[in-house]
Amino acid sequence: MTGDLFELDAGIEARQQHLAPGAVLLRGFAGAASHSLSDGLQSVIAEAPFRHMVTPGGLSMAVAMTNCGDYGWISDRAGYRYDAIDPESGRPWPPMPEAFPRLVREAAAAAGFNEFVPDACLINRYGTGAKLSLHQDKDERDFGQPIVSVSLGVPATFLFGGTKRAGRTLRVPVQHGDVLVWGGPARLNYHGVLPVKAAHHPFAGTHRINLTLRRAA
Ligand code: MD6
Ligand code: FE
Repeated sequence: MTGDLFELDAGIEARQQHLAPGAVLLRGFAGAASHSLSDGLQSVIAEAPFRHMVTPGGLSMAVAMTNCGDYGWISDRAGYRYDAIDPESGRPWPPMPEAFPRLVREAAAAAGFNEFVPDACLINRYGTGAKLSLHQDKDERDFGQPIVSVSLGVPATFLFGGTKRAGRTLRVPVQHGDVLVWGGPARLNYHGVLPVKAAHHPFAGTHRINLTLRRAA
């Protein structure tokens, strides 16, 4: 009996990987919610389809994006920012499906950030070869709030660095259902995604889907 408990504890520990002070990888944390996340995703993209936004420099982004929640992250010739209105439809972004904030609130708490209430959910879709260059998330108002990133579909390598671009960068393999939480001293750490390799996963075919939930306002 005691042996079983110890094994269970060891299992939970092994699934929580500490990346840096304030940054935790929760392996498989979203696995059980996969179906409700998929249903929620379908309802969002029916209202606000994936699109390739343009960088301030005028280049089309490799990652296709959409949003749900009170605010959406957008990029165009004017810059990066959050907006309550989807520029494609002229209407507010679709509401966040209930499963999203429920899951990320639990994930944030498991990582030590209690009472996380996101108001913005960016949804990224990576095709084969798509990548995201190292960057910091600094378009949000309150850096006291963490960021919760849910990986779905085909695997990828997440890059997690420090507060300087030139610093050491961890290569973190992320799979369907893995949840990354970073906040506190890691809130402004550089991060990115290496080019996604050709693969197939029942969740979204050849795509990697990432949900990034934040408190924007
Ligand atoms: C990811 N995305 O897709 C992580 N940050 O796994 C981001 O870190 C991100 O896609 C800021 C703005 C857009 C993004
Ligand atoms: Fe980011």
